[in-house]
Amino acid sequence: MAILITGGAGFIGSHFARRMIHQGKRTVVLDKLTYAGNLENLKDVVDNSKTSQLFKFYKGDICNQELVEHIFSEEDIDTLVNFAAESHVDRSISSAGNFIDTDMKGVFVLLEAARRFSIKKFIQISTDEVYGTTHKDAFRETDALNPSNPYAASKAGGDRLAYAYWVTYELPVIITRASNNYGPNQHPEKFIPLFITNALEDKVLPLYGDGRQVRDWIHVEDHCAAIDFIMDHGKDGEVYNIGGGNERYNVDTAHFILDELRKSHSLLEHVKDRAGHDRRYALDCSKLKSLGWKAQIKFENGLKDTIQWYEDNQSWWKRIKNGEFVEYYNKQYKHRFAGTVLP
Ligand code: NAD
Ligand code: TDX
Repeated sequence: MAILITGGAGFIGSHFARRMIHQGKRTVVLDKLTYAGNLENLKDVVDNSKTSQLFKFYKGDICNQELVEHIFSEEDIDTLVNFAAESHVDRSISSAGNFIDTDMKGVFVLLEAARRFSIKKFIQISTDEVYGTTHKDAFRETDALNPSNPYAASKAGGDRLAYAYWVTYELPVIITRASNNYGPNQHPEKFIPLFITNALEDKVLPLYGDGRQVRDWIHVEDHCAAIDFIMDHGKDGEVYNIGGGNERYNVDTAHFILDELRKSHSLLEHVKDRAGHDRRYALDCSKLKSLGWKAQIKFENGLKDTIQWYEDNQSWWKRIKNGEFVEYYNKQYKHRFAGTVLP
């Protein structure tokens, strides 16, 4: 039997695929290799003759029903973990079409195939963003969903569709909602890698609005360990929050990065805010903790290691930043720098 990891060439999916392979599991990755997908993330696995035997890669779209069914029939899949998604909020604000396709229609195609081939476990990787901004208490799994940007709304659609397949067809679905991930191999469009790499290049760090938004950071390895744990201990039809317990103001995280790299704080610039910017994300993870899981990596330690990784792997991110990213960055940030600069 094999595990199918969709989106396994992306940031979190590649860490999870490596983890499965190192446990000796036959691992099949289906990934469209969008701008965010990168097989270099799995180079160590592919280049090693021992691990490469356990690994098979299909380049393709989760919306392609024929391909998805072909993989199910050829590869003897018993478990599917769906990481495939358009994942960047700012891109969804500029253009939401791909998000609806992949994060909603793609989930539908996977669920239908999983039902047809009667698989044993379907893990839908959702996100804390489906709850919307946290006003007071950290969100529990039973709280209402209130997504406030097109990315979050499309993820909420995939999340609830997966749940509906459990209720309606008893497809063994589990849904996970994690907080903000950080760690090696994260695409430099995201906050932490963007700020580390801009600082390394002595470029401005564009902090949205007043920078007093709060994110709860979880190291990608802690997140993958939690998903692995849930595959063994989670109950079908349930939702599990996965938080790092590291709520930080963005401005503090930015200062920490500059201090670690011994760069001037004058690189930090307050720029025009993100439309509909969620002020705070916070998760109550007592449900998962009661089963015996907790995050292991302290944010400041994990962030120091992550900064080191970006210092040591400049060719990895420079290749990305010199490609499609140039046009994206100019388009995305030009109007921000023209906006109000806060004190
Ligand atoms: P990512 O953008 O780094 O990776 C997404 C991967 O999916 C890429 O390899 C991309 O090529 C692939 N993909 C996109 N569209 C596809 C399609 N139609 N068919 C097949 N493959 C496709 O994203 P990530 O940060 O690794 O996030 C992975 C998952 O975790 C996503 O579902 C995201 O919503 C969720 N999540 C992310 C975070 C975070 O902080 N990064 C937090 C919570 C949940
Ligand atoms: O240039 C920036 N400046 C800035 O101040 C960028 C890119 C971000 N930010 C802020 C916005 C957020 O408050 O930093 C915070 C983090 O931003 P992102 O890295 O874009 O993450 P976020 O919008 O919080 O969403 C992330 O967490 C939930 C992931 O991208 C999602 O895929 C996940 O579901």
